[in-house]
Amino acid sequence: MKSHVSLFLLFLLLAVFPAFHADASQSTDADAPASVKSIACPSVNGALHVDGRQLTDEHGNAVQLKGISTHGLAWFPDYVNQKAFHQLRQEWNVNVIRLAMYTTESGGYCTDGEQGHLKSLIDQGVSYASSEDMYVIIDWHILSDQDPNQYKEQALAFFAEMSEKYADHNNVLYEICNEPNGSTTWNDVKSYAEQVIPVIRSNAPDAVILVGTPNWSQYVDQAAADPITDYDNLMYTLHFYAATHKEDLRNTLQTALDQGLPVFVSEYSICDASGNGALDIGQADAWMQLLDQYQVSCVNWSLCNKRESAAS
Ligand code: IDC
Repeated sequence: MKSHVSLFLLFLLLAVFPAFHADASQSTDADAPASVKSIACPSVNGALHVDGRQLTDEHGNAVQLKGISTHGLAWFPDYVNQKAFHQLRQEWNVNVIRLAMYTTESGGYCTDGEQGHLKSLIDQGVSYASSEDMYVIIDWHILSDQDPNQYKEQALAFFAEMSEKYADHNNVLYEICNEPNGSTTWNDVKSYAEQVIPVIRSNAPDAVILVGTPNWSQYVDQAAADPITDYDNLMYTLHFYAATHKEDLRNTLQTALDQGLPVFVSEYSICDASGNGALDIGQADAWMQLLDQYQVSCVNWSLCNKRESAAS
């Protein structure tokens, strides 16, 4: 095993996963070990809500989710299995799993992917996460398509189907566009979101919805300046790769939080933005301190055995 991989595992254990971040508001059982007490889970904390900038549970207590994202479901379907999810919950103290479904990369849902197969992987993922008492994010993983409006019709149909199917689940979050990029503006994303959100809302009136931001989900300042005001329980995503994104992006996050924006880090890694290169443990620590200070939820990229630094 390469030394950076061991370092990464150590970092995950010490800094990232929730076992070491006790919070009485998320307690499950007074006699439970601290590692169990600290984790918010659907059976105790119920459906999540957004109160100001904070993710909260059904009792109004602050909640911080920490977990891991699958790699592309089409590429690494083997990781969607009960045993893996059980281990993530029990040994890694993960309380959220993100199911990343690429829209246009090879095998993508809107290009040459097998839609039925992808949806059945999502169904299995939701079911395993539910039986392990975890929250689960359904991620419409746009990337090379850049602007979510490019496949808006497919997104509308997809989220109508998903939200209808999981309407009675209290643990499903919807991430409607992974990373808008290229020349996509906040206005483009906002207009897309304002069409997708009501479709989800018609089935799942209170589910938490995560909205991407321009420049690979980094411009949360633009969302803070012009947030979506017609709907509750929305959060805006910020993504970071610690060896690339440092103090500048942390300052952007800090400013957005100061302005009251609810931010969810639905993807991060501690290598560089290509998913490769050396790990930056110092920057990773600085990021985690900030996220913990504000109880910002975060999801690590990614659960796979691909030969790349981001692989967990
Ligand atoms: C990367 C994967 C890599 C895959 C590539 C496809 O790690 O194996 O070949 O996507 O283009 C993101 C994206 C995420 C990227 C990741 C690393 O959301 O899909 O995964 N990254 O580049 N944003 C910033 C970095």
